[in-house]
Amino acid sequence: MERLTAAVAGAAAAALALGTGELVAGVTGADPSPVVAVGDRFVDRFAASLKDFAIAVFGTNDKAALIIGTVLITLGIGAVTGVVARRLAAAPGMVFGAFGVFGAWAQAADPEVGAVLAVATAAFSVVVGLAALRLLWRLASPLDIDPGSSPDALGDAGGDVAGEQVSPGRLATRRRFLAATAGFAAAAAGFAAAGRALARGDVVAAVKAIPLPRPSRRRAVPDNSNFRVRGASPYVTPTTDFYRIDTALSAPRVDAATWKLELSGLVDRPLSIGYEELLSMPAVEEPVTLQCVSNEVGGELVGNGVWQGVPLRTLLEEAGVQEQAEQVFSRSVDGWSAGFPLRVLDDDRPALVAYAMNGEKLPVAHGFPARLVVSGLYGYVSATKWLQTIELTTWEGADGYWVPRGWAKDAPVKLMSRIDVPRDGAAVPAGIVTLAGVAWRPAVGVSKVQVSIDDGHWRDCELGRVASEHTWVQWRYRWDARPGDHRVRVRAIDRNGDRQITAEAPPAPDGATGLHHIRVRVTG
Ligand SMILES: Nc1nc2c(c(=O)[nH]1)N[C@H]1C(S)=C(S)[C@@H](COP(=O)(O)O)O[C@H]1N2
Ligand SMILES: [Mo]
Repeated sequence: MERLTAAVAGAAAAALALGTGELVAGVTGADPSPVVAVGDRFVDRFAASLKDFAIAVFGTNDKAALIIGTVLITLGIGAVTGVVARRLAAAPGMVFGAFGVFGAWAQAADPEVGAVLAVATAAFSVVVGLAALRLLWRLASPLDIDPGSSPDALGDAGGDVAGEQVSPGRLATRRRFLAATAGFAAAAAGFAAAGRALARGDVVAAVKAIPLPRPSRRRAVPDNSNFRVRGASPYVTPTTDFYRIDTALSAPRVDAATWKLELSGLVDRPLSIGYEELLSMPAVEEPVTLQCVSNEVGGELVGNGVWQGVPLRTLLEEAGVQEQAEQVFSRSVDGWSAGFPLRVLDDDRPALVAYAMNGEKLPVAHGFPARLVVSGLYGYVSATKWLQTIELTTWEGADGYWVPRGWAKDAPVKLMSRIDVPRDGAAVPAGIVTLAGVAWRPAVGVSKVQVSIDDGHWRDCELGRVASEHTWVQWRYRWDARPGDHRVRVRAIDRNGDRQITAEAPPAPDGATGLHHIRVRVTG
């Protein structure tokens, strides 16, 4: 058989096996699906470097790339298998079998999918893939042995057909082969799409009937519309623009009807709270600025959301925290974890089990049905999405997901400021140019933002109003710009009187420092 024909058959069969796996996952509700599970294992293994890599290369919407990569590699292996099968009839069984074992292992490793379902899904997919390959083989084999002779088996001689005259019989065979291949490819794509669609079945919509309660305490959010500068951050970040960071390849879809938040560990009375019960508890609404520790100076991994939920302190009081407790350690339904010192809650900063964001139930990407939001701490030590358990433990008793991967265990958000407009490298006409951006140090607050042009002295900026010290502040400065190339720097001073750190440091291990600057060309 021609090498290309064999490769195409192998790839098509592998595609069909993958598609079948996705369809089975959709029908059975297995989450993650095999492809996503394989990607997940990859993320687990290479998370630290991958996260940085992904942010650098794809921005924060990097998940699709990993999925596509997984699929392409599988198709490639399928193609090679097809080629090898011309010499070694056992190759497809061995390679597809190994793939099935790997897929089953990856999927079963996830607590959300049982081993039985994972193995059954993999076995079924492998059988479908092998059957497809066998069929394609039968259709293709007459291409290189004469039409009419035995179409049997993976063990054909593999003669060279180049230059041979193509008989009508061979043409018909080729057409049948191509039709079958196209059919399998289409089925694979259709299966995968159907599986994903079935899986997506909107979990947030399932609890639509449960209205969002009115919070008993609501922090007034200033209307800063008169402070708007085109291109600069609005005071509240719209949900669709809010950055997203997590290790989940596909966001867990949690069934709120059966979901329970467990509060346990060093407490007198462990709690188990369902979704409706959580929504019926006295709630507050608080704007809080959330930042990812991976944010570079001038980066976009920060946003100001209005969060509604139950104060963590309420739940801790109800459970009765024991004296030895030192750490609030939380886990998500997909096994991710975060921990912060209990004493962080000694002041009155917002610390919420949040179920709504910007006036609507949490979207799946941001942690539906509930997540933690704690003012003043980077997300990786505090802001657990798809929250499942909160455990009170000692400081040594547990390490959050990123701690053994080299990130600091104690991680308060550092004072930071950013120039939003003009963009770095922009050209603007001479005259009044409005510089604008945001500055934040949640839990402390910002008292002053200053800009410096070309190393000139620091000038105070105008500040927007804030709801509290837990959010960023918008700043702007009217600059009388003269023609030429200029460098603009920004710095902030917090409410303790501390100045932003000017020494440059990378995000690892506990947050970047340094001053954001831009270069602007002012045209005459
Ligand atoms: N379950 C889970 N929660 C998580 C994470 C995660 O990987 N898994 N990442 C954390 C990190 S590093 C950050 S910065 C915030 C980001 O929250 P957002 O995606 O809603 O902006 O979520 C936190 N919560
Ligand atoms: Mo983060």
